[in-house]
Amino acid sequence: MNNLLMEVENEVAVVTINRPKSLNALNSETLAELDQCFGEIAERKDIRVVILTGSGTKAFVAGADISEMVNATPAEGRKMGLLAKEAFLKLETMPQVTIAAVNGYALGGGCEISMACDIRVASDNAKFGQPETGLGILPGFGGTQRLPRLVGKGRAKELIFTCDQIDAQEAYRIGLANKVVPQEELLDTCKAMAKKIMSKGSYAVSLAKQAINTGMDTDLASGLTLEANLFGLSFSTDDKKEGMTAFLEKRKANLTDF
Ligand code: CO8
Repeated sequence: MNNLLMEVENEVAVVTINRPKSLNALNSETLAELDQCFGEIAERKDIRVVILTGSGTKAFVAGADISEMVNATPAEGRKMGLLAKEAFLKLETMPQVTIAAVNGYALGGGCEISMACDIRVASDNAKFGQPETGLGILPGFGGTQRLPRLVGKGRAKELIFTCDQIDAQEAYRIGLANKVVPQEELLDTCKAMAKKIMSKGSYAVSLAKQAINTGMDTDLASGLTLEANLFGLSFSTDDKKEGMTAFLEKRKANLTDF
């Protein structure tokens, strides 16, 4: 891969978008690589948490690559949007837990890819925003859909219509960032969170992720039915037996299903 780095250690993959000269802007080649990378990770049983970050200390991802978009035709723009749609859906629906380590600017497509992750941890220098309408386009990598789901319709509209950049604390206040930490502690914080999540039943966590993601996109009754079905499925696992037996035997559970 020309634009991505990946390291796997202790069942945690750190995927780094690595185009520091353009503040990790997403061009078509990077989107295609992300699509491939996320598809491959989803099939791997030796990775249980993915941390997504950007190279350097200034930017997570400063958006889609404006130098590529400037002369793009409507058909090319649509193709890029659909490529991102596929890649980001793979990220959003993979069975692994995904954490965006937002280490600086997360603008446009950068904010959008972070929102396709399960959790966003921001460094104290992070800035979030959707500057697209200032460029004469609209968010095209999911911003009009995922931002209102995360922060509510009114706040999402304000951010998208004004192009305001918000800092990490404001992102935390409105629920866009789960946590804010000093930049030098960002990766360690994400790894500690990964470790805590991996100490729970990973298969159960992946079922809960599926229930939340699918349930948020459907009506309450259908979401509750899905939850009941997945709840039933979780009763078929070794982890359910081990988790409950360990509780009753007053010992630490050894949960291994994934
Ligand atoms: N695309 C391409 N290059 C970029 C981008 C970008 N999004 N962002 C920064 N760069 C480049 C700069 O051009 C510059 O390159 P060079 O050194 O060759 O001049 C280098 O990165 C460093 O950037 P700056 O000198 O501008 O650094 P500053 O510290 O002065 O500013 C900012 C940092 C504030 C992040 C500034 O670079 C900026 O505003 N960047 C653009 C942010 C932006 O508008 N992002 C949204 C892009 S649109 C988008 O994401 C749409 C998503 C949906 C697309 C759908 C397609 C179908």
